[in-house]
Amino acid sequence: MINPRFEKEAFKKDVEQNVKQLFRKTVDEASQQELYQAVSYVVKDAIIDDWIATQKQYEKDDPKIVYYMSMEFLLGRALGNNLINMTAYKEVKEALEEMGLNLNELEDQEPDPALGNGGLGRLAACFLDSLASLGYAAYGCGIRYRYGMFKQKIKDGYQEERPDNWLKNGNPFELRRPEYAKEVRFGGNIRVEYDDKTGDIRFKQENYESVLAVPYDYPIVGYDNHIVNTLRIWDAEPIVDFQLDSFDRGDYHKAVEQQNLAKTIVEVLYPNDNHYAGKELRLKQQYFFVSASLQAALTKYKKHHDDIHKLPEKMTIQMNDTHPTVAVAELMRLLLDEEGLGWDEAWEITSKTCAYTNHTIMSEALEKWPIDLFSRLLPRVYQIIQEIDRRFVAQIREMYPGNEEKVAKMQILRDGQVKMAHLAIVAGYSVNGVARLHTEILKKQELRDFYEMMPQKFNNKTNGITQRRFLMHGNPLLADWVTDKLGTKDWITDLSLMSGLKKWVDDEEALKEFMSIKYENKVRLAKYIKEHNGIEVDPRSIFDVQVKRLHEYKRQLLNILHVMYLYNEIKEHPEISFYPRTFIFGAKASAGYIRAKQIIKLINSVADVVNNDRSINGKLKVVFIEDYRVSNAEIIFAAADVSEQISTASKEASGTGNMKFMLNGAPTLGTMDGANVEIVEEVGAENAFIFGLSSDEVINYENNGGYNPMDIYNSDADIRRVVNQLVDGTYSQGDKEMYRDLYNSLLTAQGGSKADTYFILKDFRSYADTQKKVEEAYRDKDRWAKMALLNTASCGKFSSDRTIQEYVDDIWHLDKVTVEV
Ligand code: 26Q
Repeated sequence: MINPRFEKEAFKKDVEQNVKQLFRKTVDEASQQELYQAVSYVVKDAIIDDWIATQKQYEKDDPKIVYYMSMEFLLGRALGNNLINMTAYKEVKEALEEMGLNLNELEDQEPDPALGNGGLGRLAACFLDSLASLGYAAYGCGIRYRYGMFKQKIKDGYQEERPDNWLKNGNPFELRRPEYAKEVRFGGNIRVEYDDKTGDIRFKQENYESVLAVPYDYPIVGYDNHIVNTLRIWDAEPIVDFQLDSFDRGDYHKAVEQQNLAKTIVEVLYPNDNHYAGKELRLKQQYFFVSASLQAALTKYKKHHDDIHKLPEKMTIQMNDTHPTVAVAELMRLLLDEEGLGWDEAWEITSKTCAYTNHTIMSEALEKWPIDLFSRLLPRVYQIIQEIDRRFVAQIREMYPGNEEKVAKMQILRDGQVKMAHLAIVAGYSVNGVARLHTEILKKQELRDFYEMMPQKFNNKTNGITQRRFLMHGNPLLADWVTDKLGTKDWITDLSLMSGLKKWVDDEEALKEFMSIKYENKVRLAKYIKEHNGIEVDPRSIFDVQVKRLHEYKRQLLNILHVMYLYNEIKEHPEISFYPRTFIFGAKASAGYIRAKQIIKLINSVADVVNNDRSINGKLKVVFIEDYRVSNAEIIFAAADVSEQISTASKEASGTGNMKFMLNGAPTLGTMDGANVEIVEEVGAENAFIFGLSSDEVINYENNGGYNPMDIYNSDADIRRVVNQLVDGTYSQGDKEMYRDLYNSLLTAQGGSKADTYFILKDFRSYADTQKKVEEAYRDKDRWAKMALLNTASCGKFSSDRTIQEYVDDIWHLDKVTVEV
């Protein structure tokens, strides 16, 4: 049933009314931004009815709640997605057209809420969508950063970062909830108080600084089920307003300090992806949102329940990587110090409530906080971790008598550091990886000792993505086609039905339709590229796409070196037939990651040379799409022919972009890494292009001192030529130093890392050969169409609905809720 709000005439009236009330204008006078806001407020109003109904239902049914704790939620734009999930997109689009307005243009007015870096943050957003769509009670808990992921500008081929002031025009979808504010305390010292009468010991924090955490709630709209869950993100405000009449020096300083703390704590998202930086402010951010979220969760629980011991029956906390792991100690603190429980009771509750997801095996991403910093900032929490550690060490010694090596490897507090992953594993009741291969590597390598000691905690949850955003919203043409061919819309909530498309694989007409939709989407992307990058690309060329964060292990460098190789080939053998190809890149580099930034510059330099060389007849084009983010990702996935997933095997925990490409009918060109393994399993090896070392081979080399890239450099003339071109000025207007560091990184060991750490030269030949096979396959139009269609038809497993159902069945044990309307 359509929400009466979206009945056309009523909707139009509401929009007019909003334009008038908000801006004192008529629709004709209002700007696009103002119209976007006016429309959004109408949508929000409709959402709020369902939001209230959902929360009422939860009060009534009292279901178990999952709190998904994450430093990042990479939501992407809300307006279009909310309309999709309320099944009102088409009606609203038409109503707006009747008013002379274009929904897509209005959608473009919305800033991307970019409260995340990449995979981990986007996964959290997909999970919230699935939780609401499946009807589970869930809260996302995070931080309302004033500035999200930076905006990327490319100037002269270099990345420049610009602040992302996403709140500057206000935000129609958020709701400030000052009545749920909580105090969060930092620093100071702990005084121990003895109660002579009862013999109780109390721990009092003194001389601390504190901030007020004020929540902003975002509606998370489920698909066509009237369920609206909440993403609660916290803003920081000073506890007491700055007292101008306070001339007492101490007070004055404290007031200023607290104001500064409040301002800085939520100021900006750290733009590191898969890289730990031990910054004090980052730890403050972590404790800030974790403490506020837990306090709020306990308040909510106690409103309806009086036995705190039964907490694990009604709530569970999922920690998105180690970033919120301080939660286990904070929950202990609240239970011990605020609820007055004894250690054993508190531990029993905590260790049945917290669960941990690991997203990486890269050692540089592991969080290890210096003890002095940690204990200074969170003195009471640190005491509690000391006790957790003391008891855990005793447990290790009991299980492995005399084996101090085990203690050294597994201890939480060791080498002057707090090892957050160890804390998460010891205190959590579940530890999961994010793809089958990744979980196996955790069990056999990185977390082996923990697995041996507590195997029952370990489990795999292969990632997934939401088809609502990445097909329905991002690729409406294909979505309609799928509905038509399946004869049902049910795939929107049950992606396994996509396998029904397989019966069209020999139907020429269907294949033609499928490929002409791809073509339309390529035209749309070409237009975007023309508008935003000023580069002409031919939609008839192969769109070969690598979009993801820039990281050495993801090997964008391998991709661009291969482009350089192809360019040499075309120049050298102009007579050889070469199917025109457009290599499309999109990637942000962490602001301080110098080598990643050099790779961006190299990609742009190669683009400059190749795109302006008339002699190659446009056979090769290279495009670097500026400011890759959720909103343009939707357009990019829909238009891709080839999905580049070329990480060094064993390094990419899962990947989720790979699934978005597959959903949109782009075969994978990749290594046997992360979820690629499962993608190939679903679609069949004949419908993917796999190359390179296996994870076992990589791990083997790593355990035996690496390999020698000079052997390859010396024996393979094509590779040698490409590598030399990094330092002969070909791509740097004669400057031989510009790419020297990249050159060195491939050939010589440096400061702790081996030469060619990521096996780029080792995998180069195999990559180039496989790229050749891609070209051959593409030339055979019929074969390619089948392959592409089979990818879409085989993506059923990779819905985040499936992932969430597995979390519910194996870890969270939530109750399903239905909202009556
Ligand atoms: C840690 C400490 C200090 C500052 C920043 C960080 C930090 C921030 C973000 C560390 C890691 C991240 C992000 C990690 C991430 O996105 N991992 C990806 O998670 C995806 C979802 O599971 C996987 O698909 C990817 O394979 C994995 O790389």
